[in-house]
Amino acid sequence: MKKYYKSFCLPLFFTLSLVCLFSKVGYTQNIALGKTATANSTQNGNIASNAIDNNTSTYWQSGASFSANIYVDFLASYNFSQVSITWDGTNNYSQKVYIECSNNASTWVRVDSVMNASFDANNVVVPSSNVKPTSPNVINITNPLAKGRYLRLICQGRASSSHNIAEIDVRGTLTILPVELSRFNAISQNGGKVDISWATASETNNDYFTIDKSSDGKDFTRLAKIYSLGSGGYDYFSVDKNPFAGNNYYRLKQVDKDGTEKELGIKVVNVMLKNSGLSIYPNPVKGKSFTLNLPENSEEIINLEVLTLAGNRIFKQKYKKDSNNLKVNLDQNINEGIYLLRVNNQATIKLVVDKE
Ligand SMILES: [Ca+2]
Repeated sequence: MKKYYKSFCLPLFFTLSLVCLFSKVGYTQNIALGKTATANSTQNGNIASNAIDNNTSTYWQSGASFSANIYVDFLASYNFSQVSITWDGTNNYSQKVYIECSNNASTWVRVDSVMNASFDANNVVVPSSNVKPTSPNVINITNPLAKGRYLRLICQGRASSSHNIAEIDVRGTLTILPVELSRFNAISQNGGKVDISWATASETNNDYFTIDKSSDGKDFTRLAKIYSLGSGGYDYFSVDKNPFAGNNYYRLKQVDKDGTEKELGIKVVNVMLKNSGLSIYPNPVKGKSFTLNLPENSEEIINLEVLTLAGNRIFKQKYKKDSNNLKVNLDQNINEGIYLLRVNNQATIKLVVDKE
């Protein structure tokens, strides 16, 4: 009895372990199961979801049309590697099938196709005679553009009858990037401010974006935090009202809902500020006092402001100019760090406050 137990249970245990192991690997599963299917037409109550219900006796039946389409919403962005189509009926298969991908179910990219009685790059054939393929048409997709939240089949070649698909089996893996950017720009506008804009093609589990700025590309300070607008296809905008004279580095990051962050890119903008005759001595400032060298033609009344890199004012003082060298004493409660010194609401220069 004991011997029987061992010889029966051990192989069973290993088989079950193997099943569990493979079920965890994305590409061994049909990722269409449990998702939503939408078709541009149906007939006789044979709805689109019948094509992804893991049951070959139910099927999606399109209206009689040369061209019909069905798409699956995978709810997240995937890299697609294979599509298998099981047809229903003896002759209700399509003679041409195009495979397309999309991030928004509006703009589609064609990534593969199978043609009537011809072999595609994967040696898959759709028969031309009235014989249903005896096994699923397996289409291996190698096109790197085969990714997105949606996958669509455009079925053609049945002018006076329906397209009947019993099952669509899709293999693929989640795209690693939680955010796909379609654009990221930082542009200096007249007068010194820098417009920062980006757009997403898709977002998965994204919580918010951050923009950090730096004058050297090494030490960054937070400029803005902007929450995700949804699952993708959005335009985002931020502005740096107080860029440094010279190079400004803007780093865009994305933070997942679970706190994982990913850098999406850095843009460098060179800004030519007005009234560039300003300078500070010493810079970095040791302690809280420094001398501001003013240009010859500066105004008689000097309004001085110290701003954080995010643009919040932490110090304001008005001075009457008696020479081109203005002695400035900052508040004692200003911490060490990098700030912006704005003069008469126009020119801005970098102010580094260091230990005494
Ligand atoms: Ca089915």
